[in-house]
Amino acid sequence: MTETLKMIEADGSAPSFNGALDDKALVYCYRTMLMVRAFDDICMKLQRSGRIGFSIPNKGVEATQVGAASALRSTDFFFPSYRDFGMALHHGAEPVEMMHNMFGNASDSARGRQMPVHFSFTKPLRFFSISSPIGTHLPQAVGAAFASQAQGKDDVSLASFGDGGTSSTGFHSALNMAGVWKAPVIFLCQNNGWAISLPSSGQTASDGYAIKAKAYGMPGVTVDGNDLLAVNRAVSEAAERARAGEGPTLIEAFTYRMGGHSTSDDPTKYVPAEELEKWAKKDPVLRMQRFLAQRGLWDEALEETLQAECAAEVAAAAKEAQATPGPTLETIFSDVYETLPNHLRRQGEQAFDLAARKGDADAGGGAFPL
Ligand SMILES: Cc1ncc(C[n+]2csc(CCOP(=O)(O)OP(=O)(O)O)c2C)c(N)n1
Ligand SMILES: [Mg+2]
Repeated sequence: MTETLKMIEADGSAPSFNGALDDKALVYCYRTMLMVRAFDDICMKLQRSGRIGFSIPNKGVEATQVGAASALRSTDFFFPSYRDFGMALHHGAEPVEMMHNMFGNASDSARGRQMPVHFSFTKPLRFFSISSPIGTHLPQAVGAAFASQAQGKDDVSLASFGDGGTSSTGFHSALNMAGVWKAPVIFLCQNNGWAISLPSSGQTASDGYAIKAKAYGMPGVTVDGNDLLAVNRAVSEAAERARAGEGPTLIEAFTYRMGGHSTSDDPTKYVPAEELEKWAKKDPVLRMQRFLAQRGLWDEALEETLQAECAAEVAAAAKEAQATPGPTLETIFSDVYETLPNHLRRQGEQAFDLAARKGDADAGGGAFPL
């Protein structure tokens, strides 16, 4: 096992930074992290006021998400976890598209058939649908990587998942096949300390997660997941290996979930307060901010501008998504069959008839902003 890769020191200096990201790209990464925070903030308000059913907080893991995204091309394949808002935003997914999904409205690419947070942006991005069942997207990522390899293309596939995801069958079969095929895939394990209320100590008897790579014949590396530059470098190196035909890499990023598992969770019931305090001092956004300040790329005025821009953009997205009507009942049958089977047609007619006679359930009142 290699030493854990870290680049940004506590004072913001990064002596080993080699300019892999230029000044514009560095500030853009920082802006994406702030956009994720703005998104979290508004989604929490929308959920608490009953306007959306659910959301997933990203606070604490932004450097892992954005650091990884910034190391890959928009044409690479992304098989994300549900806590990866920053990956989509970084590659140009619009906040309003994400909000349409949060509301499950008629403009949602899944037409309201998915849970909130289950985005997919497959045109022009290759950001595949978030899967609710843990670990099912890992073999899919290997399949996409295998296809790109078979076609002689140099696209790589990123599978992002949590510490809990390593206990899934998908993890084992994906790593096994990727190792055998030398598929161009990067397995990014975001070890954020918890799988809902289960700490890592209850997840595995191994000495961490990266070590599991050895069993599948691939390198396992560890990286400070709150350090955007380090994650960028680890993922860049893994992508380089993959594009050169050298096969998969398992990266374990040490980070921390600074909020609840989801808006349905109360982490104060099980997360020790001291643990949260300790990690709050390692906040990835502040870490990046200090690095940018050291390079003369950040000041208070920039912070105010970026925060105001992000908050306004996400608020406008929420407003537009809330004002967009829900999918019509008939769309439950769209995009599924070319010719609807008779038994479904009959069920549909009964449902449409019932809705016509009794109407829809009432929507919640009120308008954004809250
Ligand atoms: C197959 C399966 N088992 C259980 C669940 C319930 N579940 C949802 S999220 C989660 C925890 C996953 O933790 P981790 O992989 O560490 O990701 P994190 O939420 O920490 O980002 C569990 C057990 C599920 N969605 N799918
Ligand atoms: Mg976790």
